[in-house]
Amino acid sequence: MALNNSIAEIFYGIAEYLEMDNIPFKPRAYEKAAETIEALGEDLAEMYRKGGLKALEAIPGVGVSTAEKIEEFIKTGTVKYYEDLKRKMPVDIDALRKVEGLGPQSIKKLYEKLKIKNVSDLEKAAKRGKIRTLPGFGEKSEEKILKSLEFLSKASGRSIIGFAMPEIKNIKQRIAELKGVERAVVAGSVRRRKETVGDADILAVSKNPKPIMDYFVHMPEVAKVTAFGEAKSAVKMKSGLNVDLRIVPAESYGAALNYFTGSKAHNIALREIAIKKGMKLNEYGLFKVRGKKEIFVAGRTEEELYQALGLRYIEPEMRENTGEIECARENKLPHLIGYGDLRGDLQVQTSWTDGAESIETMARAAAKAGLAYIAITDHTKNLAMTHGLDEKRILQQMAEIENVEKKLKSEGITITLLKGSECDILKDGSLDLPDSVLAKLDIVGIGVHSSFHLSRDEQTKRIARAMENKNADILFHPTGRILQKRDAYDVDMDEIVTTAKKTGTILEIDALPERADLKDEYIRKCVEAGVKMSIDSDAHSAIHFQLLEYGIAQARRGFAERKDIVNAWPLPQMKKFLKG
Ligand code: DGT
Ligand code: CA
Ligand code: CA
Ligand code: ZN
Repeated sequence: MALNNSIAEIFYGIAEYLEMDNIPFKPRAYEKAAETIEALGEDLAEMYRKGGLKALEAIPGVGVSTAEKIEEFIKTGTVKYYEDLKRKMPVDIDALRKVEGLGPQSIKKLYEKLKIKNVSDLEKAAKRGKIRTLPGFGEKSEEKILKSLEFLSKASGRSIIGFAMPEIKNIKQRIAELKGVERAVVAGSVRRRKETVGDADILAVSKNPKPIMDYFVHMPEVAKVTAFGEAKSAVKMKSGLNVDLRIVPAESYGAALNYFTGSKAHNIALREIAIKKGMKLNEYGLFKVRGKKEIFVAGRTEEELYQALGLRYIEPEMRENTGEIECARENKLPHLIGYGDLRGDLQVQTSWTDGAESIETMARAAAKAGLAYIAITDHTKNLAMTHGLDEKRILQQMAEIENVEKKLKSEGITITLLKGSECDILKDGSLDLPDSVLAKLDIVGIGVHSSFHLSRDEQTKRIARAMENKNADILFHPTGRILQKRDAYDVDMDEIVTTAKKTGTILEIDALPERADLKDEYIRKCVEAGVKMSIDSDAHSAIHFQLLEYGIAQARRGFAERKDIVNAWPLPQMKKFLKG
């Protein structure tokens, strides 16, 4: 009953506006009408058609004036009274009311004094210290608003997997270590390594769930318990992360893990296969159905489950029902690149530009992370805010790279440092350093860092032109997106993939969790076209080499194998693939 809901929403809205003006009684009357309408079992439009205005007035809590507004909405699709109120004070009340400590009257004050209309205005004003200057608000309430905003931004949306992972792993580990827990694993989109996750689904095996659930809902970082039961509980952490815990018996472990790993679309496809085989699949197992009897077939492990369905085992990263089931049936699944397969990293920034650490520190950290080679790829001069390198400084840096490599070698640390660049692609598709300099480098990355808003055609031509450069080896972060901050620029990726194939340019999978650029769909295009990719950390500090894991996950989600990823190859083979 969409119409009923729309009208209820309008009445709630009117109530809020009236409350802002401190009008007595009327707000509560509108609220009551809204509540009744929400709970009503009949469609208002239908009631009106049959009994007219009288039938509406007969609804408890609906009076003459509310009935007329319902009639007006049925006839015109709007309620003028409400539209007028909104025009007088055009604020996003719903969003602002979610901020702790803000009620209708403070929202009104914020609008009248500071023209705050929405959450983003509110954040700006709070950060500039303007809210504390208002009567009735102080430094404390300003702080509280900022805290609440931070919490809301995390809680409302999805979390970027790389940022949420440490907390998720920590919770899982604590549960795994409890007495009576045979094992604990993370399922859901976290196990499938999606770029962002709505919540973390933890699965534990135990014969005695009660004390485990008790521990879970009483963890000190829990902000709110949203469900509590012996088989399933759910909490919201103070960080904003939502966590589900399910406890299953050992004989259902594989089936439960499979079910709660998803994706939903993958599950549904598996269930259909089961049905075609005269079986039934659910989170408890795979069963043969014989009349009223159900006979357990498989479910202790995922492997036996897939086998019983006539499929090869499918890695979680592929379980989106985008062709993996067909591949599994025909024994054509890719042999995905493994989490330990990278030998090098081809995008590393240092303190020569916007990185935090020296070449030496980065090189040591990379060696420690088990890498055999890295490319030092600082920004170029067009990116003035990063102190991008010009011709002179990049030549100096090349000399310094050689010195560091020698120094490390003398200590027995054998890591190859490639001389590289993250050369800026200028607006017209030319590169920020002359070919004579680029030719001296071992490896040249190119990237877009400005003019994001060109037309699709211009952007595509610009990037393709840069890829045609005979020194350009890798296109860094090919689509320029920043998750939850900036959309990809408008570019024809089919054309870019074609150009990559034609020119022998590598496309990067940037592993920074907020970039994850290329995305899975484009990785699959590259795999299909035979375009090679690199998985790079885009490290700006020594700890960033750990993030390569998320790039590998992304590659696996795109069906990539070791043969598709150049820095999974030994150095001589990788170098041979580069242009020139
Ligand atoms: P998320 O949390 O939005 O990032 O995505 P998921 O995939 O983790 O989804 P979530 O947490 O709602 O549920 C976890 C898994 O449980 C999901 O991947 C598949 C399974 N599941 C949930 N609801 C359904 C359903 O209605 N049907 C089926 N077949 N599976 C479901
Ligand atoms: Ca989930
Ligand atoms: Ca969930
Ligand atoms: Zn950078």
